Amino acid sequence: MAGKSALVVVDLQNDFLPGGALGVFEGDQVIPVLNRYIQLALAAGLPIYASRDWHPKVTKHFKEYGGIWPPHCIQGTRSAEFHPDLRLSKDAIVVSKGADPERDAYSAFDALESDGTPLAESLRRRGVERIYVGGLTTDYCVKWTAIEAPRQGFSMTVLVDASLGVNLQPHDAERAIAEMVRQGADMTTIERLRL
Ligand code: VGL
Ligand code: ZN
Repeated sequence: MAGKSALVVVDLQNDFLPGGALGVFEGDQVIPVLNRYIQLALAAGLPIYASRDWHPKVTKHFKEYGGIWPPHCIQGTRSAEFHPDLRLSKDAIVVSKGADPERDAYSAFDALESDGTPLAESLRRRGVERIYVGGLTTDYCVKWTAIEAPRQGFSMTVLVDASLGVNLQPHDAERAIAEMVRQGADMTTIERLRL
């Protein structure tokens, strides 16, 4: 993680963790790894973003209203909170996505700061050129972020040891990794990370 980079921690919310509405199998295992990446980013003085899925009660994203998902990450509920073991620093920048009831929003680039600033604009203001992305889920938010990153002018490194998929279909997460490589994303693990 060199200068002009940022860490983006994706959707480490109770509903994506075991016991949650869309609990990722063994999803809690990424938490200690993400905490190590957070420490590295802090030590390097890099901005840290935390995205969250942030839905209204009624949205076309949910099965009941035409989407594919059970209700999850409803704004203001405990299910939408970050997992308490995630050690986000106080100055981590929270960005929220999925608030528009008319559409799905998987990419972290769909997320906005509390004042409405889109992620890409926030990154540009800080001079960020590369984002290091890990979290939940590999096959949706992380993948769509990797597809969007080059279009928005950013390089991206996937933190493969800190990301897991929801795997609606078996192997979705593996396919997502292949797709991200095709999109030009780099892959790293904490051991291979160059500081
Ligand atoms: C996501 C499933 C449902 C994600 C959002 O952002 O990864 N996955 N909603
Ligand atoms: Zn969602």
